[in-house]
Amino acid sequence: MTSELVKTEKQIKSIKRAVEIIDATYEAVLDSIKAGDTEKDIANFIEEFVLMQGASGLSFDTIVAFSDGGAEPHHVPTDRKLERGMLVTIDMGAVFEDYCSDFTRTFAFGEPNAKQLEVYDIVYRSQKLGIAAVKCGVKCSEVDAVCRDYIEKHGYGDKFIHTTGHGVGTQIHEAPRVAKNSDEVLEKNMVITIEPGIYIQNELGVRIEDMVIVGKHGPLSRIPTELIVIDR
Ligand SMILES: [Mn+2]
Repeated sequence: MTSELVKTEKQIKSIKRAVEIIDATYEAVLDSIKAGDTEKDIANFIEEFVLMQGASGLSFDTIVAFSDGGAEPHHVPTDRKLERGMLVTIDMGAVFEDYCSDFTRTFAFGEPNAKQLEVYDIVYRSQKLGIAAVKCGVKCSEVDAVCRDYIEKHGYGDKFIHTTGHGVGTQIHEAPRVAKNSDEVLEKNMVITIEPGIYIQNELGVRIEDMVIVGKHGPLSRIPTELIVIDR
């Protein structure tokens, strides 16, 4: 069953804990990731780490995508091995006291090339603008437009192939929809995601996702959205 759109303080507390668990998990991934690791290795590590911290489970099957695998928004982890020069997208969530978290970052393993940097920067700025646009009384379609217009203006409008975000509660995808055709209006203490992405087939993908409580300033996650380069 989906939860109410507007969350109680108690529900928000559970969601915040689910976010903290994922933040710690992401840091552990960045600390331990190495060349030769497979997408499946990292997904398995994430599941163990999330459970170890007291989560009751994952919000959904973890997405770990290397290089052009990142061009599929719902990539399923494979036995592909990590190499320098790849972008890595990880989309994951934890369940704590029945409430879900949802988080995506893309990082570079080894020095990124010009194209990777260009695409990352567009998604980074789009997501930042989207988060700033989340306010009580704003239509979800307006928030979607903020993210989408920025990406369109930079020539990748046709590569942003999904909606900007969604509500999160006891289910990973709940109302409201942060989409072009969504008339829903944001209210205080709704919890939504802002997750623009650019997907270039056979080449690369970048997505950055944070959860936001409407009426509170900034994202719930304390993981920065600036590009992280792991060089080891
Ligand atoms: Mn999401």
